[in-house]
Amino acid sequence: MEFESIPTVPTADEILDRSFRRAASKMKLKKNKDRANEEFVRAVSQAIHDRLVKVMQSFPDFDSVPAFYRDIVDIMWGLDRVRKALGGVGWAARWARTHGPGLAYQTRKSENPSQIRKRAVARLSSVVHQIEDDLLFLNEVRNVIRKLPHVSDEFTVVVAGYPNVGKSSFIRLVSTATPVVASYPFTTKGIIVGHRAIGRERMQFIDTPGVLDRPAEDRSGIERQALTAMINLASVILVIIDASEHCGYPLEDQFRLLHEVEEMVDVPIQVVVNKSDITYFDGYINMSTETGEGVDEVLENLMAYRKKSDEEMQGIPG
Ligand SMILES: Nc1nc2c(ncn2[C@@H]2O[C@H](COP(=O)(O)OP(=O)(O)O)[C@@H](O)[C@H]2O)c(=O)[nH]1
Ligand SMILES: [Mg+2]
Repeated sequence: MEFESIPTVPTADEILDRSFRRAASKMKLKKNKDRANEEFVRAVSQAIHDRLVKVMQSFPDFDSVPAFYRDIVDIMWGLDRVRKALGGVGWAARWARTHGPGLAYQTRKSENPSQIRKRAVARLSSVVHQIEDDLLFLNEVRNVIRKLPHVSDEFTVVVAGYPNVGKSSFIRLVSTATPVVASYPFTTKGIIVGHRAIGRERMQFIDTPGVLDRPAEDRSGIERQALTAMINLASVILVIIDASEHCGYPLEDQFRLLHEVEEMVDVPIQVVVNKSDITYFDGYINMSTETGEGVDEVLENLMAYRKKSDEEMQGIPG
């Protein structure tokens, strides 16, 4: 997503200041001082229009972004509220374009052009100030969405498990490019997103600290929604268990989390026991992200789901 390139959304005053400055510097080039007031109003309204359009265009069309982003925006603020704010900016931009030329013309016709100019500028300022809250709100949205993890619609493994079981270690180990740390607005912890190149294709791995690492009863409503958004990303969920219990959580709790995840989701779940260098646990795939033991087997298992999901998409019976 190109979210990280959304520039800061200017405040109403910043838009006005910059538009006045741009208009004023344009005026310096004009030889004909008679029409200075008219030209100034024209230039200010044009500059305001251009800046507001730029704000609108810097935001993605939330109808066409991957569902993950739409979900998050909807959970955080409600899509309607964001659309309304963008609509407000659009309204002000249109106002400046529609009324600017008329205001400029009145300035030319007037006996007292400088007074009429001031009035015109005051009206333009008032319109921009009417969308002050929209601009502030959009900047808040911008500050959050620009730090979201980059995710695409490719095959995605969401890695779940209690804290310290080795989720991040696993992603770091299997990623062929350095994983990126991003933020997920519902948790203070950084989320790691990694990719593994498999031939010409890729597999995406995403971490879930603070999201899919403890029992559901502890979750608030918004956290449950945040969890759903994360799960919706998953082609398969990899649940990591630490049989050594070095993570600090008893096996019983870890398996309870696994069963909860099983109840909660429709996507396939792959279970793996990590830290086999300390404790080997019969009946499961064991791996160690420390020694690398078993990691290939885990990847092969995940790959098998990938083939299956490809076949499903092509309508080939599995
Ligand atoms: N002995 C051993 N330690 C591991 C293994 N995998 C992870 N760790 C350690 O467990 C701790 C937590 O790992 P981390 O990947 O941060 O866990 P996360 O909280 O689930 O992301 C770190 O100190 C790792 O070095 C493993 O296979 N064997
Ligand atoms: Mg971690």
